[in-house]
Amino acid sequence: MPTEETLVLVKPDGVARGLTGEILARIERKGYSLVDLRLVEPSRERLAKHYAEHEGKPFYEPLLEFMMSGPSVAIRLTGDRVIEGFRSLAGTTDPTSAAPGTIRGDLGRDWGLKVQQNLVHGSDSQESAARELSIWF
Ligand code: DAT
Ligand code: MG
Repeated sequence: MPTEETLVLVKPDGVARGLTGEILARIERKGYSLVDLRLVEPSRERLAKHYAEHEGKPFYEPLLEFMMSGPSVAIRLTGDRVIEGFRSLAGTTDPTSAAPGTIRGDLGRDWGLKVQQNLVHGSDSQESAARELSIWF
């Protein structure tokens, strides 16, 4: 199988809390390679494309508002099985129950908001990765 690529985002909460370096350090220590990286303030249109699968869900509008609240760091990351591997590093969606040792489990918490602020995004399949990388890069 050829080496994979994935889209990682350090979301606005991660950037605002000064955790970009910590998150990049975890990715680098795991052994994955940065191919491209940029600070992005995404438009609503870009976010609507990125989160199309969630349109109509109760957290959709709060999610877009949160993602427009400040810059994100977009990362093109590569390595064998990096899609699965980064999702494992990130931990599960809900930061309260995400396992200690993961980015979300160690650095995230519930803030009582309508959308979970969980620091990072990682593509969930090869199809998502190709689609999302074309949206952010
Ligand atoms: P993930 O980011 O783990 O792939 P997802 O794609 O299901 O999770 O959802 C996108 C984001 O939306 C997620 O990172 C946080 C938020 N979210 C998901 N489910 C939620 C829920 N039930 N309540 C509040 N926010 C939610
Ligand atoms: Mg997802």
